[in-house]
Amino acid sequence: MNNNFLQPFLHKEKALFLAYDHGFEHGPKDLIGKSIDPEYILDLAVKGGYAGIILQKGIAEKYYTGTKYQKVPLVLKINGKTNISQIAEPYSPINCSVEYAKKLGAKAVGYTIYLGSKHEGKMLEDFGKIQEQAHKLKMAAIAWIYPRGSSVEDESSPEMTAYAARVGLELGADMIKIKYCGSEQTFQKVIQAAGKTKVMLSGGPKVEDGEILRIIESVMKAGATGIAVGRNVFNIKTH
Ligand code: FBP
Repeated sequence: MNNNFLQPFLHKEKALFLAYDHGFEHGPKDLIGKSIDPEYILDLAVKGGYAGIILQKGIAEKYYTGTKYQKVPLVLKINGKTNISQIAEPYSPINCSVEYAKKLGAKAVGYTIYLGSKHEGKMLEDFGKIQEQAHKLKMAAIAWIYPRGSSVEDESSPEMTAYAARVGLELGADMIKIKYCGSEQTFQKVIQAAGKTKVMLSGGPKVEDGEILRIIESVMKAGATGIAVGRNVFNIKTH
């Protein structure tokens, strides 16, 4: 079975997404300057020719659905958590159904799994159901897979990252969003582990422009489908 639900997002088999769910995950402190304004970000996505924009439900309802911004395909993030409690064993609850995501105009749903957390079982179970619902509605299912929790010694080790990628494949994710694990060679192994599941780079905190460009070059050379970066795009350095 090869239903290509990712088609709206792919250009010559590559993809460029703008992630914008940081207000929820980290708070407005992560949205520097103009990036606090969702319309500024949506304009950026249109002007930048982005293949996808990642939003939570509330921003999609108020700023995206039924607007000119709908020309950029939507990935609706259907779970989320704040970072206020800093719990050792993270869990990110669902706040939107796949059906409602479809009504808002999404072409894909996104769901975060914290691999290695004590609540991993619930998140794997949730994603299994979400993937089936999404495919029934002809939408792609994208998993953010972040190794995290007290059993995880090194969240970004090549081994953990490749393990996360493999879980994405075996769970039926059409695409995974995953963090960098240090080099082109190690990222190649991640891509190999993901098999036919497409791999997107998740950016991380703002670094020097040269550094993020080096990382992007390295993952693209390793065979990634693209990047789904937020802070390193819209948090322009002002000093
Ligand atoms: P960035 O490129 O800004 O890191 O965005 C990617 C992302 O996955 C966002 O979608 C999400 O809000 C954030 O990172 C989560 O970061 P973390 O859980 O590592 O704090």
